[in-house]
Amino acid sequence: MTAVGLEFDQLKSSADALRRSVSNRLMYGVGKDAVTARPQDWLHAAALAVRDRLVERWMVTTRRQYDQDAKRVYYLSMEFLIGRTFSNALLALGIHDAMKEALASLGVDMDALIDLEPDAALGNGGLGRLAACFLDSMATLGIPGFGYGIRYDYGMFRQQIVNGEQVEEPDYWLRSGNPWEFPRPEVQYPVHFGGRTVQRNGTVEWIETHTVNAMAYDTIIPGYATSATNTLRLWSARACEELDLSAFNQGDYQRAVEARNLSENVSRLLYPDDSTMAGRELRLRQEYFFVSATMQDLIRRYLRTHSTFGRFSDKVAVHLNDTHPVLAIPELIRLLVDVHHMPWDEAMGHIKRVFSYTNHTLMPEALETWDVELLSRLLPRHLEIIFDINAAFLREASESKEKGVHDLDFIRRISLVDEYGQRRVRMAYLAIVASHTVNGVSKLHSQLMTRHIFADFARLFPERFTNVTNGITPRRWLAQASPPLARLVDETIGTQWRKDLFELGALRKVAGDAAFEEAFRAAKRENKVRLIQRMTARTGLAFNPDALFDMQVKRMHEYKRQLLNVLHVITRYNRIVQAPERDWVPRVVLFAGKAASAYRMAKTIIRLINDVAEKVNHDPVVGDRLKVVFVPNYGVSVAEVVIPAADLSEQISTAGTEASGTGNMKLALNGALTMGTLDGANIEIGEAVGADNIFIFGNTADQVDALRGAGYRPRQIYEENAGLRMALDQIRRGFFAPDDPARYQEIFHTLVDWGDHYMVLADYAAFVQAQEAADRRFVDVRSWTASAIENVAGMGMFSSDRAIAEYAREIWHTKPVDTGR
Ligand code: 26V
Repeated sequence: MTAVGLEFDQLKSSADALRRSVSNRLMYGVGKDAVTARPQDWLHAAALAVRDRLVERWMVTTRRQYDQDAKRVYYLSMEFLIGRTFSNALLALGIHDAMKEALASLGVDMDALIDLEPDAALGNGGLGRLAACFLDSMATLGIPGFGYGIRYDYGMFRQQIVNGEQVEEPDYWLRSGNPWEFPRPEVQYPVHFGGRTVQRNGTVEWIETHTVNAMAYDTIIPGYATSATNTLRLWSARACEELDLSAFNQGDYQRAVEARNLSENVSRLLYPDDSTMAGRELRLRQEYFFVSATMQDLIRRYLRTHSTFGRFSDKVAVHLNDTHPVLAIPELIRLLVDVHHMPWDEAMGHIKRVFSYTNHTLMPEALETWDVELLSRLLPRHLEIIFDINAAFLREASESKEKGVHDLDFIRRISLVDEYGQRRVRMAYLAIVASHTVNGVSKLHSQLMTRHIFADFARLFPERFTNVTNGITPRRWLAQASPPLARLVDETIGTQWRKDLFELGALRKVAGDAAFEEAFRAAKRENKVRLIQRMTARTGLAFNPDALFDMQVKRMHEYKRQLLNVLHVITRYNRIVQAPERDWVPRVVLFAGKAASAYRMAKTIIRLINDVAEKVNHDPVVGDRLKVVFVPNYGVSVAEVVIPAADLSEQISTAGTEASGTGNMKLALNGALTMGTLDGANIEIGEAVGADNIFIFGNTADQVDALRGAGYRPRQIYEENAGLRMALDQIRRGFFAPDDPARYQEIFHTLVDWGDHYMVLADYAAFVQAQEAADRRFVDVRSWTASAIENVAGMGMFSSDRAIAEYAREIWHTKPVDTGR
């Protein structure tokens, strides 16, 4: 249809044009005038004015992708940790200053508005934030990519600290509306659950199901300084009209409404636990809900421009962000075979050319498996398909000529169905069998993946396994988060680093330049002062901006070893009390992170940190020498304030447990030196910045294995190290919890008597030593600054642009689309 009368304004970016847009949006979009508008309303109006400027680009990009029949990437993720959008969009469009001026002319302070925007916290941690960084990079590089996920009504809970303990509060982030999304009520797909299957004329039908509709909400993902944009499409559950109407007779009114609520529960909340696979039925429903809608959507989009499935796998790449979306595999087979009547073998052929899978964890307790019984009840057709895939796969393996492959034990090990005890489907195995490529997220992790958890598969399909080291977007994590440092870098090497992070290498040419070092320290100090203002407002405590800011900010997990950090803090405290006159290097040790609400030990560790902080911060002997803070409610927006203020970045997981880490990259990019084990991407960070500019300590992954094999004896370490013994005894005896001395006994026993699974005690001495080395280094101000600059300069390869370019080239086989601008 050609719209004869369709005319719209070409929106300009001057402050004056923006002022008019905001005014118009306030009046006609929000329905307020300058007299009645609250700050929220101004934010909404400003957001709409910005969004309007993205829409035009969005239309152009979509049209071009369509015209060029581009291969599209579907990035499937249960989590997208986007954070705030307003400043990010201003940066992408290059209208930050103009908008600030426009709002000022309306009597509105833009910086105050920015803080009113709620985070889109639709994720737990690293995996969700990675998905958000990847969307930013796909758009910036012009890769035609869609993010697909769930529009949770409730995102990650808000964390409050009450009397030292974590208290969770629901995060109803949509309370004031979401100006960034476009609801698409016309884009709805039915998603079925339950029922049974029957054979009719050679095809399988899935009947007597309960049905929920998935409705699309689109968010524009702008590329930075390009006209290219992409789309994040999130699904929200809508009760099915048909079903409700049938129950909608007189007396059943209430029941009909209740049933409605029940179906719509599917997209109600994000599961805030990334530590264990809990096996909740609602979670399985969520996983199937969003992949089913997504597969239906991508088939519809493909068939809009193709009359047969002949070119399907040339035009579609589906990426599985961990195993949570793995049901997309049997769902696509079901749609192709049962609905579109494609022969099984042909469908399998497409599948293996379309899917790729990233693994994000080696921890056995986080690897997804689903009970066969639950699957048969909820998704009977999918279970059949999984069994068929498994049968074909095991048949092939057992016919293999390779030695040892066909013996029964091997076959049992690689089966997609775990037959020991309750039968369960191993989702990661299904992903591997049906994908053309499987990658880990750092060199070490990819290696360990093929050596341990997927060793049998690496033997069967060695060509399938590869590595793509993670990355982060420099737009959010430097340009936006640290204006002072970004400005300094711009003045020194120009602005191109935002698009090509390897440009930061040019900072090496000013290495040793005293004036530059001075300016670099000033930028860091400005960020510290900004953070201190907020911390002081909350705690009433004073902090010294010239202290060493030492940070561990990430989810609370035993494997990340916040406890090791606490043991160092306690040791330092004890030493200060014993010899306050020594020339202590003042330190602020900052922790932040959420614990899964059911993860008792992680919550106890939060409480211990707060109890230690209470003791240390109020001991008059200690003063400035040591301060301990737990910053509540860690998330994207808190990270943007905290990370730029760091001098030292704690990346101290037990070697072999952290798949990559991405906080490590954000901190190094902001000029923090890493205190790290040889784990995840720390190893590559060390290679990039040089051994002199990082503090590496502790057992390596191989040494951890060897130690476990030889029989690890933590109690012996406890008994032999006096400093450690003192700290642990204080924990055990309630030195930090005088009102409830038994509070931390479990921590003590976990470490000393119950095996210390994460080998905290094994690395304690080396850690304390490395911290002393950091102190010595920090007082040599010039040498520390030089190392910090070297860290920034070395971060080129940790841009998510580099990571996405690798995915596009090596895995998805997609190219940027020419958007003409
Ligand atoms: C796991 C689970 C387990 C089943 C139930 C719900 C749920 C939700 C999320 C997860 C994710 C755990 C995996 C994860 O976040 N891995 C992190 O991925 C980062 C990006 O690759 C990486 O940098 C971190 O090292 C890794 O821990």
